[in-house]
Amino acid sequence: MERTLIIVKPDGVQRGLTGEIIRRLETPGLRIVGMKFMQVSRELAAEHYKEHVGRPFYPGLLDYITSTPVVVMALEGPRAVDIARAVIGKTDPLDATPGTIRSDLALMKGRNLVHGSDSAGSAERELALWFRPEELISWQRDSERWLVE
Ligand code: D4T
Repeated sequence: MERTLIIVKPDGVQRGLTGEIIRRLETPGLRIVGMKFMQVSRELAAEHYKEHVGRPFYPGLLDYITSTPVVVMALEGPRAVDIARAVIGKTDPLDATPGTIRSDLALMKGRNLVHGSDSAGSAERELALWFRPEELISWQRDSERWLVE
């Protein structure tokens, strides 16, 4: 089992796509183990996106992610990081495969609706950044044996 961090970004919340995005990630079998609605502080955004400091899109990225509230989730499942990335699609919606969230619902890199951790290491770092340990709840779903062999 693996956990990944998902953020429905401000454009997703503003466009009323929170439910649609959760549905697309939950339906394949990923399980919600943490979720909250929050306004992102500049400090948290800067820490989350620190690998992009100095890149031309960085100031705009911080303005965007801190502009209005987001929905943050921790999802769990086998290969959760890669499964979520596959459902989300490539960074630029133009490169994303049809059927993915970004291909179907977004137009550009700077308004690409959703974040998903890009590796197990990033997921661990990001989950610790966005959630306190007690906000993540381990639980079993009765349908598990129909999803995981
Ligand atoms: P996130 O991290 O938001 O899930 O996106 P990706 O993992 O798909 O992409 P990323 O880390 O390379 O970029 C982070 C964030 O910056 C925006 N961005 C990126 C942008 O506005 N312009 C750009 O040229 C790039 C590369 C989109 C996602």
